Amino acid sequence: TGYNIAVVGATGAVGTRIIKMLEETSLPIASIKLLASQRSVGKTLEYNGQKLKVQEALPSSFEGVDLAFFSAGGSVSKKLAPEAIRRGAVVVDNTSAFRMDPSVPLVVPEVNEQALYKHQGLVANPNCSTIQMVVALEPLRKEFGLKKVIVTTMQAVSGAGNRAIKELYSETKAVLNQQEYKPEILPVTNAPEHYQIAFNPLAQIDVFEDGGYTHEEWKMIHETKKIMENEQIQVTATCVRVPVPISHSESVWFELEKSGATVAKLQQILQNAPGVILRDDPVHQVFPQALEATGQKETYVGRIRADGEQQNAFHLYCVADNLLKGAAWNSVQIAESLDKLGLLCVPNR
Ligand code: A2P
Ligand code: 11C
Repeated sequence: TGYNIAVVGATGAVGTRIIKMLEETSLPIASIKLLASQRSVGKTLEYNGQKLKVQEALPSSFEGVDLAFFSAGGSVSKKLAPEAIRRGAVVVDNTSAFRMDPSVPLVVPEVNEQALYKHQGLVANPNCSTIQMVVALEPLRKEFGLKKVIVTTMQAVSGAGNRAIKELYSETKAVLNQQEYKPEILPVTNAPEHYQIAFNPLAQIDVFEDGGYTHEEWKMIHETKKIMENEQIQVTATCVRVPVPISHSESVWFELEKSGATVAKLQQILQNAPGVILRDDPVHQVFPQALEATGQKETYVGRIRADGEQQNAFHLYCVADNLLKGAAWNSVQIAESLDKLGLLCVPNR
């Protein structure tokens, strides 16, 4: 006995990690179905040493499925998530397709697990860069309130999928070998211009929108307010793609509402916070690093400092594996929370 699970986008950067997280989960699992595009039919992927065939994702794929993880892009979620829910599957969606829908909970279990109670068959997993920031800020917000956040991200190329990781490696090799290489993926696959990411940070993640902000920056702004259930928190973001394969790093400036916080107090809170590993010991040159966070489920936090000029304002630096806590692990954690709360079923069916 256990849940019949489907993974949509199983061959992708996030999908393959969802399979790995399902090997480690406490969820009872009866079966796993791996779904992707028609291109992947015939491929096999391993789950717990078993070879499983990848099948094409179709509406009928969800017959008998209790829980479906979606990570195959927004258009696939828009098309197939309703089909899955109609057939009785609870959907945990890793794309931005439904995140800002007021009827859809947007959940980071360490922050707003209670939002799951209002799900109607679909729970959205936030954007990777938002998740790690709210994991680090929520424990501080609980104690001191949060007035304002200014974040600058340094995001790994894997956020743009497996093809972007390949592009970073091929370009790096080409540059080192003094060969020509034509960028085709970054900053955004379907944008008119593509730029070199090897040795060259790019201040564009996703497309440009209102006010000169990118879609990724707007996501961080809107999603943070929704997850923290507070529209009053002032958030602004600059998102930068850096030549790193995995793990996003973020420099976060924040202003607390209440006075009385000290660096030592904030460190103590984060030392005991769920999902956080404190790495903050400048005397011994200890601070979070992408290499250390990669492959881990926690958010690494350090470099906590007071703003020298402004009261109740501080800096921190956080790093997390964008494919795990930013995506696969947070999704599986949502499913574990749903199971724990008795909510792993589609209501009113
Ligand atoms: P496929 O490998 O068959 O193309 P990534 O984020 O690493 O680029 O991966 C994207 C994932 O989404 C892959 O698993 C990919 O499958 C899947 N995918 C892309 N388009 C579709 C589609 N139309 N239907 C189902 N899965 C899709
Ligand atoms: C990136 N944050 O690093 C993006 C990837 O909304 O789920 C995740 C996009 C999303 O490119």
